[in-house]
Amino acid sequence: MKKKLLSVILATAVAASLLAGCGSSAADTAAPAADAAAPAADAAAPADSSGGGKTYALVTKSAGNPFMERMASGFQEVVEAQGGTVVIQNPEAATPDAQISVIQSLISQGVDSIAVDGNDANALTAVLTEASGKGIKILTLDSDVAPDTRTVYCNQAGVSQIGETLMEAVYDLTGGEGDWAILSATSQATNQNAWIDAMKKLMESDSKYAKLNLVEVAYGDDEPQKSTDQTQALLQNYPDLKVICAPTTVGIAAAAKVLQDQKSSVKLTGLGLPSEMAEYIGEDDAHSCPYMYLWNPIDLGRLAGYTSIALVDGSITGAAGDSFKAGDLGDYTIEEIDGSTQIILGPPFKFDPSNIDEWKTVY
Ligand code: RAM
Repeated sequence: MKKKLLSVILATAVAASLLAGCGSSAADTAAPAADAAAPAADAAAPADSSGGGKTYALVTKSAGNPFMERMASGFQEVVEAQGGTVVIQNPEAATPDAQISVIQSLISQGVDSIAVDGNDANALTAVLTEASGKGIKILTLDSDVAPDTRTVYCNQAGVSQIGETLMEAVYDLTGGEGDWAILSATSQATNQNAWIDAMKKLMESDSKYAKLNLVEVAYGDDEPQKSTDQTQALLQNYPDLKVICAPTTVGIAAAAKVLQDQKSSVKLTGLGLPSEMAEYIGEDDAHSCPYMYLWNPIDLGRLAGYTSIALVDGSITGAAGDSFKAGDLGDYTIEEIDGSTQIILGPPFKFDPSNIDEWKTVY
């Protein structure tokens, strides 16, 4: 089975499960497939020269984050397969200041495009406006910046869809009532803040969640040690805590280890990399995370690679209605969502004991 077909099957299965309300039956999980462990490189479009002679930059949130490394590998694979030169910059910390200095150096190098995984919604405005003024195409992926400072946002999944999926998981794992907490990334992260806002809005607007008590949003800054410390503080400060939801792959991995090592009864869900979370996924008391979600970070990087090339060669401008072919990922049309231009990769996948072993070697 080809990777693209597998993706379509997974997307369809998970979309159906989301519509069905995110139950935990086997039918709503990503279907295991014999070739699930095949490297993503087999999905690359045949080499051509559409990206030739140009330089495409990617600025991640920070160094040392395995999610960012997988995203960067997808970006690199696509751009190099099409003859482009890739520059990947991993700032030392997940801060806007660290991104500003690497973007300034990319402007000096005269790159043709910069794909940014924003560490802040507004703090990059001046440097990105300067880059655009020099003719550099700016796009975002994973975490957005102010919409008028970039052409288009490659979003992993719809914000409200992620919010609903995580809220439903919290509801399920708490039994519908009691204390729960969020362990997030940085307090300025545009993507996590959007998902958390979506969850809070659901709790306010749907009486189904009236008995749930969000005690704290803690920030581990996408650093393993700080995320570990924040998890321990949550356990100490809230003795009645039932569930932690960590919408960050770094946070969920740190929290999973703390909870499992301490044999805590607090359950965990959120967004995690199967490769980092496999040992913590299980429904019994010996495991801290019954199930979690994510999308394919390699494909998100690939989508940003194709989008960068289309912006630089002029086949799209980033306007709503523009469409282009993103290799084996398929055809994409830029949409206006929540007042800004976006491309959505697809729905989140659910990972649980039935499929985690199939996926832990993929990403
Ligand atoms: C972390 C980062 C990233 C986010 C994932 C889910 O790796 O914060 O931005 O998309 O988690």
